[in-house]
Amino acid sequence: MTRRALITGITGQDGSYLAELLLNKGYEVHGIIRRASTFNTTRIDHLYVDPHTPGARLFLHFGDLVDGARLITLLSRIAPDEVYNLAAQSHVRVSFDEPEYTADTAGLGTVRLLEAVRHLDLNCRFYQASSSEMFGSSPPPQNEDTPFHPRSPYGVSKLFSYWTARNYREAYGLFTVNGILFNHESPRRGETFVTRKITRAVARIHAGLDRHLYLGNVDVVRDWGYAPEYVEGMWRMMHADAPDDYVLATGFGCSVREFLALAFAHVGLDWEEYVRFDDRYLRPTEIDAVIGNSSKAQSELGWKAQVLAPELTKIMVAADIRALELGGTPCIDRPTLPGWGVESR
Ligand code: NDP
Ligand code: GDR
Repeated sequence: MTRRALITGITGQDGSYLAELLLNKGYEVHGIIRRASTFNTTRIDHLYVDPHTPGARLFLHFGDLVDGARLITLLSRIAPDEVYNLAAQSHVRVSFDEPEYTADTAGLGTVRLLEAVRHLDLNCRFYQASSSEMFGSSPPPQNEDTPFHPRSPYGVSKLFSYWTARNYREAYGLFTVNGILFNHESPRRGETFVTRKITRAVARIHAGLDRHLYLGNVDVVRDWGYAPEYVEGMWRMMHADAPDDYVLATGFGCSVREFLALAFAHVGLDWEEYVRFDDRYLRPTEIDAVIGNSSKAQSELGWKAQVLAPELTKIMVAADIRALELGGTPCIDRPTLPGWGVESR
């Protein structure tokens, strides 16, 4: 029987890759999108077919994680087998400017969704997009047993959702899993996250369109992986025998400084000639280093990150150069992983 999945945040980086993965696995995929005055479906337009077309398996619905009544209506109509909760105000720096809205989406939104599942008595599995931001100032390497000490309104909100998902597992026996994902990037990464900001600037500087790139703290260390691999990990968690929490990470730390050197080197440039400091990109509290240990995911799910920072920068810089060649048209990359590729539909 065709399995039915609901993805919140389907228009985001991870949502778009996950939708592709599930469609390729034969799922019927439902996504919640927000009403906007401009198009916000660029990352999934290549997957969309008119729902009246026989065999269409992707369906989009207007909704919002701050609108609990709408979530109940949608869940009762769709009756999904699997719910992937990826929606959130996901920018850490912005969460300091908009702490209340961030908590409403990244925190309370999870309660609204889980309450809908519980009250409708749905027999479905639930994935919660938890984050390495929850570890905050706990020193690396971090794994599932590392104490949490979040350092941003975003991290605090995600920790609330993490415990909410665990509480619904323990209190009501729901199949809820927390994927504690470390930074993962791709050509579809939002342009204001540091990796994409860098690779996009590399392409523009290389083309003679920009002269400088303004950044904040370049000494921080992150564990950067490749997003298509991480959504595969999400799916594997949802298909484990029992619900649990898993870290997904590469296990390698890379500073923003090192990422800059790798990215600029792909076009033969020295980053130090182009990068300037701007304090508006600093955060009131920063996380100096996160480096994950995902040995639990490797032993229990058979998941291991393959793409590391040198390959990742190559993929992202190449995609941003290609996008410029296409006149700024967003480049819908085709991940080159086993079993990947969009069906011709
Ligand atoms: P993005 O920022 O690319 O996507 C976020 C998605 O959430 C978008 O589809 C956005 O819609 C949607 N959204 C935001 N607010 C609401 C709302 N109030 N109601 C409904 N939808 C909303 O994030 P990523 O794809 O990178 O990440 C996916 C999830 O995983 C997020 O929850 C993020 O916090 C978390 N995460 C991400 C990591 C990463 O490195 N990428 C690491 C760990 C966790 P719209 O397009 O309309 O803005
Ligand atoms: P992060 O990602 O905060 O780790 O959250 P981001 O790319 O925003 O920042 C990474 C590090 O780079 C430093 N930095 C800058 N960051 C941005 N955005 N812009 C700059 O100009 C800049 N200069 C330096 C930051 O200070 C930070 O230390 C991401 C999001 O996807 C979250 O949703 C997710 O949960 C975590 O990763 C894991």
